[in-house]
Amino acid sequence: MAEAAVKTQPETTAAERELTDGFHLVIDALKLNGIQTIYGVPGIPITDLGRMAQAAGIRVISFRHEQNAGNAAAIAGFLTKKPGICLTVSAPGFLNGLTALANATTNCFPMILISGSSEREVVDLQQGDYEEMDQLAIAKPLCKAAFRVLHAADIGIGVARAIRAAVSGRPGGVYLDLPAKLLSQVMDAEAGAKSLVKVIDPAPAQLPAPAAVKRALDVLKNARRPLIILGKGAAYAQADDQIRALIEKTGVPFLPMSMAKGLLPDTHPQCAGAARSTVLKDSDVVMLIGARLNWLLSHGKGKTWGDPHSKKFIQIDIEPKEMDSNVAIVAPVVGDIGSCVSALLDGIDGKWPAPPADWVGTVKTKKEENIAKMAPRLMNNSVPMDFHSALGALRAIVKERPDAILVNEGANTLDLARGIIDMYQPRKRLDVGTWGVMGIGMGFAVGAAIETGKPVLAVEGDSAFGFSGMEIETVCRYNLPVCTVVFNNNGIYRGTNVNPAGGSDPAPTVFVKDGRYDKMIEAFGGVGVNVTTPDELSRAVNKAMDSGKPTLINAMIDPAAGTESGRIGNLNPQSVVRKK
Ligand code: ADP
Ligand code: TPW
Ligand code: MG
Repeated sequence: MAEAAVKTQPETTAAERELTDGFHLVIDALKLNGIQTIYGVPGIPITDLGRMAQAAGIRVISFRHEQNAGNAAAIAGFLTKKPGICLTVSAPGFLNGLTALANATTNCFPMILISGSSEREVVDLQQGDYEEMDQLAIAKPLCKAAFRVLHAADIGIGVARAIRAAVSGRPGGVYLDLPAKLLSQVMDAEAGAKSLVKVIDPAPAQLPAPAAVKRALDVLKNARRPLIILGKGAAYAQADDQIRALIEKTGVPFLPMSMAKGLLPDTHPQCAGAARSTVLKDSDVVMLIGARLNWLLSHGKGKTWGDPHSKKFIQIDIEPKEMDSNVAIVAPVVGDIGSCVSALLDGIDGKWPAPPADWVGTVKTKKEENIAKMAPRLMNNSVPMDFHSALGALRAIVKERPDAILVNEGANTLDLARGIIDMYQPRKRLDVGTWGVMGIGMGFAVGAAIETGKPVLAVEGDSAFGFSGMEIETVCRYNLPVCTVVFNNNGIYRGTNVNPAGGSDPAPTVFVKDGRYDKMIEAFGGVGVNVTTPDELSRAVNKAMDSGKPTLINAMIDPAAGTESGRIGNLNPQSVVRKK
């Protein structure tokens, strides 16, 4: 019977039919959807997937730890509006990548973590496979969506769903689980090719309701002390021209959140960055564009915000559930920022009253006062350097090199750099984001350099750098134009703490005194420089950025200069019944 069946097939098909397998289908599905780069760490069962992806023309960037590969993928998503792809091995590799996936989701960055995994039969019976773990179940609560593919014929659909889930609506992290056997599953090549899906319009425009637009304009128009806050959602949206037009047409002062700095230059006459406290406290109408009223904005209430009865919020966001999350939003505008801001501009149509002159004047005066107060600290040339004098030098460099990308993490190193270094172009400042997480540094630096081809300046606290420091080898291996400056103050917040018990162990916040991080990069053929003055720092950074060579500068900072938790010491609980 079987023989008869075979004989009825056309002669060539059984033996010569072209075949494909899971490996090829995953790669073909990614390529079909314009994915050009994979960030990851190789190993069972995805070693060949990385190799074959490279052979197929995808750029495969191999890291030393999955969290850094994941962070690179996440920032690729933020910079390009396409999902960044991170590829990991089962269980421990997957878990290492998961922190980055959760962080991407928290920050609304589109990313897909693709991980190899064990077979369902073994996992579900808990039979103890090599690196066994029920990864899908673990990923689910930590990301926006999670999918598993069991049949090669479903790979096209699985990849398509992952892409659409990552970039549509509020962007976020997606997990895609690929059990080992799927990768070597064989199927007919023609049927395989037909099973692939090119995602059409993966992040469709979401138009705001005309009534919501009108309501928002009415509230804004009647404001006496209006303010616009730009968040990283506004930077992500790439609606730079419309946002600028809205701000300039209305004349409203604007405040950029950290990663929205540069959307309009920090030196723009309407920028209220240097008058932050004043504008938050005294404004009467606040329009949020792609910014959440979370802890970074004191939840929209309390002392920071002044009198709650004279405060009205307008919020533009793609996520309807964001409205009223912390305080009432009198004018919610739900839609994508490009469409929303365009609709607002259409509604303004030329005739718009300038905000009251006394408000604009108050903001301007406050800003000038604060800038003048800061100026001498930025020019101080004494040794040891403090944060201000070192950052003063970097501020001048970024002004001359506005297209460089600034990566920034730490406590004092972060908070002070955010205030001191002006940004001039959109999406040039990448930092610790919504969680204030340490460890994004080298992953973001590699991702940004690969995706944009622009020079990267990573300004890192010495503790912050330690979380991803081994990737300095990755920077050297791919010869990336990344200049890392480690602000070495001998520890976390400051290097002067002592062990309260008086023992020989150092205090928990203190590191090796006067360590030489610059030596690390020399081990891999990069350029290491040790600097102690702002002038030396300037020279070293300029040289690094002119040459494009991987460079690590150890910048010695006064260990007594920092404050506990940088600018957020108020969030740090302290014991009131401390015995010593
Ligand atoms: P920040 O930390 O800079 O204040 P958040 O991360 O808190 O910014 O807020 C970003 C917001 O932007 C999120 O609520 C997200 O839903 C929203 N968002 C992201 N992309 C878009 C977009 N294209 N259109 C509208 N809203 C967006
Ligand atoms: C994943 C807690 C916040 S800031 C910081 C830590 C450990 C380091 C500050 O020291 P650094 O900066 O970088 O030397 P500076 O200039 O003040 O000396 N683990 C994670 N995330 C966070 N945020 C922490 C711990 C933390
Ligand atoms: Mg430090």
